[in-house]
Amino acid sequence: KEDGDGHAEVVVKTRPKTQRPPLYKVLMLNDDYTPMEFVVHVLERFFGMNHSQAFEIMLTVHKKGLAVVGVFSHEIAETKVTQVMDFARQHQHPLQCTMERE
Ligand code: TYC
Repeated sequence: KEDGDGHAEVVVKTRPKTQRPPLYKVLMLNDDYTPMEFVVHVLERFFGMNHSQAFEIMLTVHKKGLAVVGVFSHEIAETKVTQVMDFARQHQHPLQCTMERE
């Protein structure tokens, strides 16, 4: 490139930083009382897992103490946590579900 009076130009391309909304992990916590089948049902119902996926994740929570069950926008993560906590309370199980920024 040349700018009209013999001087070379260097064209620098800028790449605008694209802002992505922060994502939140939804975590399921283990406890000693919630029945395994109930947790499997929760994972199928609120997280769209099939039975074998749900069973596998439930066992991971049972063995390790917690597991990430999904990653969502803030609003969706909050809704999932509320749905799980309300459903657990309705059935009088102590199941805990929380969210944390990724
Ligand atoms: N630990 C529970 C039991 O032995 C099962 C369980 C799994 C509970 C996952 C909570 O998030 C949980 N009945």
